[in-house]
Amino acid sequence: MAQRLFFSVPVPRVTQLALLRQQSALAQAGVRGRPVPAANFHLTLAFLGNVTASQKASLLERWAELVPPDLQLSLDTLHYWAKPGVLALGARRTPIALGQLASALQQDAAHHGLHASRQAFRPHITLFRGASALLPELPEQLEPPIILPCHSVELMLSENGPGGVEYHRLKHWA
Ligand code: 2AM
Repeated sequence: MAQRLFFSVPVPRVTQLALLRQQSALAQAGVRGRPVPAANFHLTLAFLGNVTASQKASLLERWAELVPPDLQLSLDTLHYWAKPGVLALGARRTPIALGQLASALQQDAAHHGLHASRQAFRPHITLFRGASALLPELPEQLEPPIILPCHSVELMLSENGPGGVEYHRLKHWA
């Protein structure tokens, strides 16, 4: 059976706490929607869609020597994407190494018949899903920014559990 997979950068506890505080501040400012639980915070590098067992085996072979980034991402901008109702914290500046890794993973996926991303990589961490179109006036820039240390990459499995979507780590590159 195929599995829904994606590559992401994990969010350490200290950053999770800062993101939770930001989520609460947004809810207090009037944002309505489903807050993403802290355990589900992640920075997607490449969404792969449904992957069969043999596709997963060759994916892992191709990326056996994946070199994770070694940088800090400054999350400083609020994004709202109306169609999926996503409210996310993004970055004005994408570090070159992060953009290159995301592009390489996305191109590899498309080249091997997995999900083909239509949009350019925009690093972000989703804070709310199903956020209403009627958002309160929000400051677009976050001051000070939240820093995400990016030193590892994970291959994640996304599954629908009884309490909503659950992510499980299949592999970790540090
Ligand atoms: P996002 O929340 O960072 O935007 C796992 O499903 C993750 O892959 C989601 O959290 C989402 O990342 C991203 N994702 C899900 N469906 C996608 C799609 N159709 N295209 C691109 N990214 C997707």
